[in-house]
Amino acid sequence: MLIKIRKKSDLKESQITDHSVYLNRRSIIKTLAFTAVTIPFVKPAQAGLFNLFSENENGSDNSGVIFARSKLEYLKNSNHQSLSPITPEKKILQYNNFYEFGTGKADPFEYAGQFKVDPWSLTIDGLVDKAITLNYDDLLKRFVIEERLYRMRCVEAWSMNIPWLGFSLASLIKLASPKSAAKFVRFETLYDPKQMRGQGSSRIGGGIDYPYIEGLRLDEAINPLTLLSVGLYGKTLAPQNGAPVRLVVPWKYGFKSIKSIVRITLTDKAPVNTWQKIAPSEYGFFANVNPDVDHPRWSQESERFIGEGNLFAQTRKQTLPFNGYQEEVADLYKGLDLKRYF
Ligand SMILES: Nc1nc2c(c(=O)[nH]1)N[C@H]1C(S)=C(S)[C@@H](COP(=O)(O)O)O[C@H]1N2
Ligand SMILES: [Mo]
Repeated sequence: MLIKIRKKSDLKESQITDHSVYLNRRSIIKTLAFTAVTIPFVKPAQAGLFNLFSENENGSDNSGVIFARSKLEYLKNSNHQSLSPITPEKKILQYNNFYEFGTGKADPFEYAGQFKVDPWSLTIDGLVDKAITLNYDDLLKRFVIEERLYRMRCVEAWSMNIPWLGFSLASLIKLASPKSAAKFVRFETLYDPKQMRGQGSSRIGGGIDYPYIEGLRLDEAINPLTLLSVGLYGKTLAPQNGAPVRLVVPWKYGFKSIKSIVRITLTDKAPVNTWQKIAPSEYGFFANVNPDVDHPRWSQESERFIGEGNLFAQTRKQTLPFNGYQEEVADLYKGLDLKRYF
């Protein structure tokens, strides 16, 4: 990791570290120094991350530790089968952002294994005629589960192609019968510091004021692309990916795709999402993937695609407007200045 020989065109990893660089200077410097020294040698999770990107795709490292997941019945959706290459399952399971379990990419895999997803309770409330509460079985059985191959683009300029399983958020919102005053949807992650080590420690959890909150405009929320995911690669979600249920909004930066949701509230006001609250000049409400609007600290023109092969061999590719979904979603933003409303 530290011996990469860079091409001039490559972005420096130090330019794109993680979302938490907003943190006060002192703790950033401490974190970086710690990371640089210990990645390959000391912490098992970081060794795991190192192995993950080593030459041997089939290596046995960590595979025994992967959280138990069960097979899901699902429909193949022919509209979404054309994406390739698909990111290997192991990387989707072991390279994550889920700050509730720590800010390191390997932390969620290491620390979320015991996370309890059953029983679970997801409530849809607010400006609706019929508030609904779904339990764990409802999430897996009440809706027709389909497979959606989607691009995933993190604001940190890395990307994956992921075979999600889930159902459209629209079908759930419809069940709740939104009132006409409802204009926005607010999402909330579980708050449980006993299970989520980062929620009890600002050092571990990146200084976020938990619970993690996200929001969409109602028209974005009921767009057919917007998915509530309950699985990937044919199985239920692992905790590190947001089990038992998480949002997937493929034309927006990954931070919009909030994990382990307990509450969905229809409102008349735009919710302030977690990253917008922390650094409003860096993370907006819309967060539509846009190669023409740079992050203040790095370019968004291209991305590091995480596919087969080791960390050093990963390819850069051009970032697409709306992450390649402009045909489906550009109309939602007609007349909106995308530079101003980033
Ligand atoms: N609750 C919660 N949801 C979250 C995050 C988080 O830290 N907490 N990270 C986000 C970010 S920055 C990204 S890129 C995606 C990563 O999803 P994945 O780890 O399943 O690939 O989850 C998003 N959802
Ligand atoms: Mo992200």
